[in-house]
Amino acid sequence: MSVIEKVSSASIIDLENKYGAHNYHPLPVVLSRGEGVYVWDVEGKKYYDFLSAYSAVNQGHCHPKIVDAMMKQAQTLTLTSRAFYNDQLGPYEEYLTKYFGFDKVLPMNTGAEAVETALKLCRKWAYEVKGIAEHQAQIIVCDGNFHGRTTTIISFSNDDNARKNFGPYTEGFIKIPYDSIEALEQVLQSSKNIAGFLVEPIQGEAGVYVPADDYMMRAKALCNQYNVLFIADEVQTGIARTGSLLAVCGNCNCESHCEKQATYASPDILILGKALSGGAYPVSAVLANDNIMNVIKPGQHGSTFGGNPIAAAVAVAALEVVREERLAENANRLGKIFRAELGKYIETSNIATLVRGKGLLNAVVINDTEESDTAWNICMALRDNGLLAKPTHGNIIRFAPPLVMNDEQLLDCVSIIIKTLKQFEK
Ligand code: IF1
Repeated sequence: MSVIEKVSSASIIDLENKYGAHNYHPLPVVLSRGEGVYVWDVEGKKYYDFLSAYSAVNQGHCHPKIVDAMMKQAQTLTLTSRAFYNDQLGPYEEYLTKYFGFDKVLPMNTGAEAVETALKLCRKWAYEVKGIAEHQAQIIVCDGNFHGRTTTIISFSNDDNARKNFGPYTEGFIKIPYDSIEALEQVLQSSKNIAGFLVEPIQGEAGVYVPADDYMMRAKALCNQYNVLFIADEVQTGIARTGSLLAVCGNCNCESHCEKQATYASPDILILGKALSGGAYPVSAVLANDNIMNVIKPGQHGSTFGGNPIAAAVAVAALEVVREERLAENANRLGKIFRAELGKYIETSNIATLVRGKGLLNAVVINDTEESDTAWNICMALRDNGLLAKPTHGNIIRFAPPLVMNDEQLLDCVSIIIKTLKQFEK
């Protein structure tokens, strides 16, 4: 590595510092290329990507099939707005709804927009179908949630950093502890004005918190009982990340979404984003059946870019890749190996205390306080050893590689992680 090349990485970081808002604290590595499970920095150093852009790049960086679909569409028609029809949207909508088993989809761009869409849809349904009195609808959410960054969504966050001094906040949300069926039932019993329950099947930002196996199913059953919409935010957990097509599929390892599985809790509203495009383009979606989706009429919701031809073409390709390459099955198998291998190491470690997760959405808990910089320092050392990961909550490191990884690569990564942890043993 020459001195001049080293300066180039630092100078790009300087540019972001000087001209960009300081709303992130990135790991100091400047990436310029990606392919499959690998990324390269501007100096040419190769890394395993263990973040996958927070699970957006499930299909691997620059997947040829997805890039090809994007290039072809970009050269043909990019945007019409929804003022006119485009020839890509209808076929995409048919493909997506059949893939996930819903009547209809409302296409958006980012995850937060899709969550907003779901909340609006839920409220409108509550007033027009369920019959809740005007302005009285309440939506139940969970402690430790992460659903995005809009003013309404941060209104019901309990992350002070995400929320403080952004008020006044949107009303109409009730917070309950995550993974508590009792708490959910108590709130459902206490009010006739509950419209929906918004939940992540696994809480990512909270530190990859996996609830009880039957939590989703029991929550869904309670929602049914009280005529409340069960809204699953699968922006991060969906599209094969946790070893099944959706995390609400529970322990179902079938390649396609399958309603016959006993552990499956079919959401009334399903929210998808991130890997819906394989990370090539911002594509999000809200899926629901007609009895819910039909409450939205022309002019009541939308987006300039939502459902654009590039998004539609890219999403079809991205979902085909998930099936063709059996990514759910791969994530399920590799995840078990990852947790078993790290679990063995952790038994005798005093720097790592726990590995948890599902499929290839995993986290290792570091034996230090949330205020300490130990996890950050470990991520810096992982970077030096050729693997990129990011701490969450100060003392947890999230490990979420692209799902196109093979066994040999995974074992290589496990040895990098263990070798790095060993540098920090006390
Ligand atoms: C950032 C975390 C991940 C999400 C769920 C909606 C959205 C997200 C379940 C919004 C977004 C992101 C965004 C990212 C950090 C990140 C994240 F660490 F905060 F928790 F993935 F793990 N629902 N998650 O996880 O989607 O609008 O961003 O497209 O930089 O804020 P978006």
